[in-house]
Amino acid sequence: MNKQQIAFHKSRRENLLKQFDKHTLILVLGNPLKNKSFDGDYTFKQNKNFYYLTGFTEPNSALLLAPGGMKVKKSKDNYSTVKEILFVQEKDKLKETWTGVRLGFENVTKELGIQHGILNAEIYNILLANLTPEINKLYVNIHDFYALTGEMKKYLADLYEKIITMTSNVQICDINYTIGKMRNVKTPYEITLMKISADICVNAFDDAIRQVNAGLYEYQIQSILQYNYKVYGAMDDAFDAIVASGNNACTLHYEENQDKLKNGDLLLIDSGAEYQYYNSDITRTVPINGKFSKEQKEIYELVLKVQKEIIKKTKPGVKLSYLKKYTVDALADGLVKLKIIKDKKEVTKYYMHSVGHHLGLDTHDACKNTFDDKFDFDILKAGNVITDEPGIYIPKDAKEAPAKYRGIGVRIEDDLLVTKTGCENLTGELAKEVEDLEEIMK
Ligand SMILES: [Mn+2]
Repeated sequence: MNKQQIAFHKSRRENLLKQFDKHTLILVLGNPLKNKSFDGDYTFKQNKNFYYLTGFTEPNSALLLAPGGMKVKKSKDNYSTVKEILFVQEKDKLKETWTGVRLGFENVTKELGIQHGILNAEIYNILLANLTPEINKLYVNIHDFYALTGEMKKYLADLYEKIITMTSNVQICDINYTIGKMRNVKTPYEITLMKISADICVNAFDDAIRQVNAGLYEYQIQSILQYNYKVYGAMDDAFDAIVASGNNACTLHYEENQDKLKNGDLLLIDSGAEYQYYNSDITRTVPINGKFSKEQKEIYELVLKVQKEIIKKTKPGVKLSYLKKYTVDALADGLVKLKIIKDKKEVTKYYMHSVGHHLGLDTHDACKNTFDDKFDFDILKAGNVITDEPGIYIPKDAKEAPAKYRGIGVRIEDDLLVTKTGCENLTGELAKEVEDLEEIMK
């Protein structure tokens, strides 16, 4: 890692430590490898909360934090007190020949800037040694604890039972909410990465949209996006792309991407890049033959109008739930005007998702809306990044809708950085006006 990365992750650990007292231990587990089939694993993806605090991308690792400090042996007869220990896999010549170089506990401080490194095999004893009578709370990413496999599961197998029987004084609590609150507001360093991720996504979409043509398959458009992500330096998709032509767009999370693009249909593309673990998320809906029909254009212009109004309304203090309410109301008005519905209440037949979500290390980032006095994920703050993605979906079997509108699904999505006075559209460079899309698709 470079100095800037080391400084960022260090600042995250310091910020987390400050929020707890000396009666607390915090254990944040990284991810294990996940088996795909027989002896093949899925491409490794680090646990996002663990990554946020460490920047470390090896599997089977864990971070232990102690606001009150922990005594560790630095060398023979030489002890010191640290607040951070990273547990890592053992260096193993044979295994490293097959699966790549491991950092090793001796390089943790030098390479990652974390105060102390220890072998995974020691984690159980170190934990018990530091669960002194002083400690009354152990914070863990509990969901990830139960999903453990591999060597860390072996080492921590009876941790809970041990704590419960030995020291009834220790409460086990979940750490994810506290880290989620931190992740919700992006630092300038994170904003830089998110802007790069957004730019890569814009460039990939621009190329993909220009190549849309009847006769291609949905997965071929997906592959143009994926090719561009890697060409521009994003090593993965943020999520499985949705490339949905015609009526497929009415399935909100359509990911099969197996159909042939047909002349006269729309194509909805919802995809994102993952750049250094930071995600972007864009949706564009375009006419496969390069020109919107009258009805397609009517629906498209309605969604676009609302999408642009949301950009104007996004600023600190505004609630995401208000933006959704506004969207539902504005889309309902439009659908009544087009005589697609009679009563505004019917809008939920054709618009059934939220207008946006937080975006960051996860595509749906730190988004659980929990109301407490100090924090509410619903209220926007400077440093939040959210998506703005209204849509209308009229399936081909929607008998109540006028026949000419059936089979039309439209969503338009940009990524917005909330600033002190409003917002900045990170993906605003990508065409979305009808004339602009028709122009680049010529
Ligand atoms: Mn989205």
